[in-house]
Amino acid sequence: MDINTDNILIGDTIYISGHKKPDLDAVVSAYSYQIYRHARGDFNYIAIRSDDVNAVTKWIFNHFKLDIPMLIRDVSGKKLVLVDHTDPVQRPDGWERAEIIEVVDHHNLKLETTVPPKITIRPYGSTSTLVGQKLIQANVKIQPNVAGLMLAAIIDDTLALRSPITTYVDRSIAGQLSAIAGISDISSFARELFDHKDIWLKLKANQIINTDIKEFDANGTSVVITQVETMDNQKLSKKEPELVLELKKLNRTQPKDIRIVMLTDLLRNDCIILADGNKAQDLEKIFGTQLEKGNRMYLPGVLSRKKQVLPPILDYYTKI
Ligand SMILES: [Mn+2]
Repeated sequence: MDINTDNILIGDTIYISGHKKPDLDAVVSAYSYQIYRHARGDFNYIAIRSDDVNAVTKWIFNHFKLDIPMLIRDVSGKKLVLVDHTDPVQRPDGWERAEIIEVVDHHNLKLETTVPPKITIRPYGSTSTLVGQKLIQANVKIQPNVAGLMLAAIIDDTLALRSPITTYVDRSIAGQLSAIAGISDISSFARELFDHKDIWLKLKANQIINTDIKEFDANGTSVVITQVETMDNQKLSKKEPELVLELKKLNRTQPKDIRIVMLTDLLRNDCIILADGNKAQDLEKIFGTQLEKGNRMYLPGVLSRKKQVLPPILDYYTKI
């Protein structure tokens, strides 16, 4: 009998993928989880991305001379590790016909029908923090450029460690990664990173809305939230009418109960919310503030989609 020893050693290829419309953390946590797996001898794990990457992801991989994980748009028939998400609406295309064997994430678990054998979820500010912790605890040698890449993902997800989602572990892992990367000034590195994100004025409304968009199901109410992080959201005010028109247009072709664009100001610590949808008026009750002109709301102190905008919406529709 012929035995293929390669297969015994390597096993089936297992693809590690972040969510669709990937942000930096989704790509970097897949990339770094591959490093963790390979360090443990599991060479059959391969990081992928299921969608196009954003501008800051391109910039940072190029900055550290690293290769962006390969693009696989449809994961049908594959064995899969989900990183940085579990929610079915955010999974790569074809996940229904894939076998999800593991999840590594920092969001609320949303599995519904499938329960993978291995689940690692920690309430940290980023999945890259979780993977960084695994690498450091396992004494894996992290290359300086990889440490810089992971630090960038933590900074991006935690808005330079200032978002309310930031934990002690995020600060600790970010500190250790910055030492490995030789980045002594985290705030100036964060500033450089955010400068590369602040490209909104150059984009069309449709591109802005689609850059960091996530869909949620709030007890039967469909909610789509775009996060736009900027150093100056007042400067984006001239884009507001165009963005509202685009939300209305999207609701005509793909109706959702609430569509939101969050214009988050990283320096002022506030948020302008633009909203449309047949249940958009509910936002007044949810946030206790008027919607000016029916579609604009100002929320001081609000930075986080995950911790400050989504939970009150989910709460509201769970209670009624
Ligand atoms: Mn994340």
